[in-house]
Amino acid sequence: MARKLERYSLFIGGKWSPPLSGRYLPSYEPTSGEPWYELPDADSADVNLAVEAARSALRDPAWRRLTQTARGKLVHRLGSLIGAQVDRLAETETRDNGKLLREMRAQVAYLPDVYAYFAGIADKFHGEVVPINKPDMLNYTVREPIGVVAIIVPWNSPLLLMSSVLAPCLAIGNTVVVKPSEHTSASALEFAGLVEQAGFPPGVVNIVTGYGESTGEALSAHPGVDKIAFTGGTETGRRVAANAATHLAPCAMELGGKSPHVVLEDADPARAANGIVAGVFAAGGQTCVAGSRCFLHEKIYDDVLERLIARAKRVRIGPPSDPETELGPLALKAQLEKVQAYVAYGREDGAELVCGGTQPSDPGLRSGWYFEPTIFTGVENHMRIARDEIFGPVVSVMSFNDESALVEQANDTRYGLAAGVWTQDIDRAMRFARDIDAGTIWVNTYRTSSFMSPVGGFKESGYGKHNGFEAIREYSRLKSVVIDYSGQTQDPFVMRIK
Ligand code: TXE
Repeated sequence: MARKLERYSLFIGGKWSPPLSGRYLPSYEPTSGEPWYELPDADSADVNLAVEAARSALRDPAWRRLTQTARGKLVHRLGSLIGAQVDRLAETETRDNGKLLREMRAQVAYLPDVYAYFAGIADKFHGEVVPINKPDMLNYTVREPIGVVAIIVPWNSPLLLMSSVLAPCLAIGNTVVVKPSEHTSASALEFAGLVEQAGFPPGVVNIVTGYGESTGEALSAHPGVDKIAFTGGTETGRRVAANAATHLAPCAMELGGKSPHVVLEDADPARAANGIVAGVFAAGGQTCVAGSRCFLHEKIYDDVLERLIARAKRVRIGPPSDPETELGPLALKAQLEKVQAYVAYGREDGAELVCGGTQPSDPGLRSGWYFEPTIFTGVENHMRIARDEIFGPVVSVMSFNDESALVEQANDTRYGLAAGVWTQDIDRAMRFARDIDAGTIWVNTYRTSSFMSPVGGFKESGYGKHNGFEAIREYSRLKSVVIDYSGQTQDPFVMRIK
């Protein structure tokens, strides 16, 4: 007999409601491939209601007239409520996306600090008085919320990526409609309960769920949306930006990557090999900053590669809830199939598979979407495994001997999200940081992140920034006010430039 799955509702205008269509869709557990709950399949009518709710909350004095300090306190309270639910929220995320429980727990436990940081900015963000060379005139600027922000979230780190936009948006008085991934909607819907508990006025935060091609499409094309924050794949980002362009809504785009991870010959080989593992096998490589193109100096190539292969072979693959596990399953069946396809492309294009390349043979893991840490050598930059984002535990290893040719090769990608270099030589580290076209450069570390440090890619990795003061600027608009207090009447036919 079919099991009856738990069903979630939409969160619109401070109320829980079923989708107008009455349709739901299942979310699957990556460890078993089985469905475990149903989420509402919101259509354009639901999206309309959510955007209208967010628009009317923008005008609601309960939100608009709230003092900056009071708004900050609300944001702070929301963070504290998350802090009291870390285990439950982390378990939900792990069950949905298969990432290690200890990683999801660390991410959720980090969120109270993220909300506290942006809460603190709420009453410290302001415009300025601008000198304009005109006596008896005053020009000042005002920082205003941008309006209704649509936040479209992927499945790899749902609450963390949602919060990096939501917290600054709320701190400065925007209202939002969140669309989590159809593969991982549970934690955002659980989070909505905390928004309610924190005491936000109805409609300030709305959550709609469903497929990208329908719900996401309706949201990104909605003329009532003032800005779109999109995190996801580059091709989807292009589509969202085109939709936004129909009503000229600006976007912040956090898209894919194919980040170069470089080891110079003077680096500590053990630390560098460990850094490569952190860069591409952690999170199953399902992170936009994955260091998936690895360049090893020929003098250190054999040493680092040997260490890398040895460590990759020792990676403990297993259920993500087991504290011993280092690599859980991939989040989606489609993602597993994509990784398998790229391993086949790597072979076809002439690269040498030196580690992994298959699902683990352990019969206990057969029903899940597991994949072994995979290393290709003999890779050339034109091969598909070196050009495309795979989003799995697959690294392409290349060797080099000349620093300026390396920079050219490292930059020879349509992406520009992140890059890493391992070296003891400060001059070379500084030159690398200067010359690489990427939004984040790591030296002797990889995948280090802070809510205070701005991140965001160049080239086809997107535009706009998350984190830090930059995020506040991203979700505000600047108004300039000019006042003439001279009491004089001016020549009406000459522009006031003097
Ligand atoms: O992401 P999508 P998918 C990359 C990674 C991965 C590939 C595809 O390479 O293999 O993208 O993954 C919503 N209008 N990244 O298909 O489609 C969708 O419902 C509006 C990198 O899962 O980008 C979800 O909420 N929205 C990445 C969100 O977009 C649409 C993280 C992301 O889904 C939409 C994830 C549409 N037409 C994948 N179509 C990163 N930067 O970290 C989909 N969506």
